[in-house]
Amino acid sequence: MEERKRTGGSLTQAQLDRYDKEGYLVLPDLLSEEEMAAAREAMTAKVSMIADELHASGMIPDKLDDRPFPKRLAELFRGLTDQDFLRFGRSWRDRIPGYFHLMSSPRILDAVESLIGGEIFCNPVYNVRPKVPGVAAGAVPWHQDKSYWPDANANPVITVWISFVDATLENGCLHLKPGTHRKRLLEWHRESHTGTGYTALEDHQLGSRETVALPVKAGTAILFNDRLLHMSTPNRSDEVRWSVDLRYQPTDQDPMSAHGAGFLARSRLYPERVATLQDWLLEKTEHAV
Ligand SMILES: O=C(O)CCC(=O)C(=O)O
Repeated sequence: MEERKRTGGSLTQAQLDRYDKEGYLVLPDLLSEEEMAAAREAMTAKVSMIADELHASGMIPDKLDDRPFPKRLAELFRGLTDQDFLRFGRSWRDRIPGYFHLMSSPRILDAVESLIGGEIFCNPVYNVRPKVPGVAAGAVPWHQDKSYWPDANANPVITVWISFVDATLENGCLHLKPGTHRKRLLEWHRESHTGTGYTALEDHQLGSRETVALPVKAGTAILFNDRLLHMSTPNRSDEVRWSVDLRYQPTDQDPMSAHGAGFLARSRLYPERVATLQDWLLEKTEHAV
C-alpha cells in the first residue's frame, strides 16, 4: 500500500523522512525519455554550435554529425586541450526553450512541492553539465552548494540533479555524505587545478561521515539540500556524462538576482503569475497580470 503523502506533492512520507534524515533523496525514473527530449535537443543543438565553431577555426577536421549523443562531444574534444573545452564554459546556462521545459516539469515540481510547498521559485543557478572524458573540470571537488551563494538569505535551496545518460562509477557519478546537511556553511577555498575555480573543502573538513557513491540510470533525479557535502569523480569512460542540476526554493526567499533571473515556476496561490516561456526568455521572473 502506498504511504501517505505529507501535503501536496508526489513524495511519500517515507521519502520525506529519508530526505530530512539524510539530506538527499534518489528518485529513479523520475523523467521519461519523452520528458527529457526537449532538454536533450537543446544540448544537441549546443554541441552542433560548438562543432561549427571548432571546425570554422580549423581545430577539428570533421564535425562528427553522425555520432550519438553520449559520444559526440567527447570525440570532438578528444585531441584538444582543457582550455579549448573551457572556452565554452565548464557548464552551460543558455536560455534555450528545452531547458525551460525541463525546469517547469510537473514531475520535478511535484517532488519539490512536497519539500517546500506550492510556492516555488526556480533559482537562477542551473547547470547543464557535459562531463567530458579527460577534462579536469569534469571532476567537482567536495563542496556545499551554499558556498556559491554564502550571503544569500535563502533557505532551503533544493538542488535537483538529473542524469541524462546512465551515471556510473566509471564516468564520474555524484558522491555525497549523508546527514551532512545539518552542518553550517564550512569555510571554503577556490581550487586552482581545473581552471574553473570551483569552491572546495580540504580533506580535514569532511568529517567522519561515510561517502556514498550514487550511480544512477538516465532519468533519475537526486534531490539534495544546499549544505550537503558532495562531489563527483573524473570521467574515465569514453562517453560524456551528461547531467543537469536545477535549483528551487520557496518564493519568499532571496531570488539571488546577482546570479541571473530565476522565475516563478509554480504558485498555488497566484497561478496566473507563473512565468511563461516568453517571460523566461525575456528574463522576467514572473508573468505580468
Ligand atoms: O554533476 C556533478 O558532477 C556535480 C554536481 C554538483 O556539484 C552540483 O550539482 O552541485
